[in-house]
Amino acid sequence: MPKDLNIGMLGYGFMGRAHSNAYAKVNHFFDSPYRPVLKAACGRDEAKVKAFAAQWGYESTETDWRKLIARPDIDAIDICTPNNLHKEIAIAAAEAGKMILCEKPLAMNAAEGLEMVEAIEKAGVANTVWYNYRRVPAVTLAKQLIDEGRLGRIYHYRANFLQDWTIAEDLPQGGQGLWRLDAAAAGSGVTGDLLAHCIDTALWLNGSFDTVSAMTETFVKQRQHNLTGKVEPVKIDDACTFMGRFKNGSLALFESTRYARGHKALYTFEINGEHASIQWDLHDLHRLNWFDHRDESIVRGWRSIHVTDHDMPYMDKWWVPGLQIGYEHSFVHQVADFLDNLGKGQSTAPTFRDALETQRVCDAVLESAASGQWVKVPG
Ligand code: SOE
Repeated sequence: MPKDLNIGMLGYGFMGRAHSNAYAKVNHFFDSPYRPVLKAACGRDEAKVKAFAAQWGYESTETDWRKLIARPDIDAIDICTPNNLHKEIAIAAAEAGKMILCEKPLAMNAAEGLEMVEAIEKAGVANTVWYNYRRVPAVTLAKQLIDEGRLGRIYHYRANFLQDWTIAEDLPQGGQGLWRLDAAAAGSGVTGDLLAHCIDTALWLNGSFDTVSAMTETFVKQRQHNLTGKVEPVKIDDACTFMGRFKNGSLALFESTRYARGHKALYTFEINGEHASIQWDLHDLHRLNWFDHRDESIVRGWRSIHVTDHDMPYMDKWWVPGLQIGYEHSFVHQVADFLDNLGKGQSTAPTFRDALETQRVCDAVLESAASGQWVKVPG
């Protein structure tokens, strides 16, 4: 019988729902040593948090995160708040001996991230950061193919994360749903929100970055602020493009924007190696495109691998081959791995320390955009 793991969920927006769904489903599909129990949901708006708790089956609610952390019946804190609250909550939770599952990005910047890593490592609590795309089976398969050496030497890593939801000039900044446009709550714009995903995947698939050179742009310079009611300067980056070098000698070309009309969440990457290339696209997330130069020339070409067979990552836990799964399953996989690793006394990658490396790359990118200079990524 799996042991109970009591979850205290902080936040009830998009990610609160994505994570709650994962906790609810995981034991139906995975033989895990633990069973997440939806013990308490916490948020400042009592009516909203109660409605969320009722809909998702949380046993109780809190409106003060400090009370949630102090509760002896909570084992793990899931942080789904805006980014400016991650540090204080994570450090307090670690000091209270709670395990932590933190939404990405880890922090507002690398300095905050380092404080969090130090606190969590001192407390020795299990932790993970929700960079969920690593656990889309097609992406996990890409990792397997690279680790098996099938691509040979890597020459190029190209990634994009394109959206179009902030183009309207009358869209306000700040408050629920729009805090991502407010630098005081988000830290940065697309760099921390979207490029961070691309960077996390790249670190995992292709190793550390050496140097970066970036440019950012804020297309709409001022917006009404929902919290103050005033028109205020926009301090986030609406778009960010950077090039760089990885430590393995390959070249990086990354772009993200919320101003690519027609694209809602187009996360794509392409890796070109000595023998083979890989492409992946979030809009078609169950497929991995593969080109192998070593194939016989008359049948050589791009293959679209439908990642549903039972010998592909995670897929033996779902339906029969041919039937695909989606976005929400990447979160179920992360919980399943978290519970499995907990059984072995380990944290789950990306850990806080892994996510700090992503944060350092984001900081270097923003520093380069501000200075117009190449920047060496520390670490
Ligand atoms: C932004 O629109 C967003 O929701 C990000 O915050 C998520 O991390 C990304 O996965 C999808 O887009």
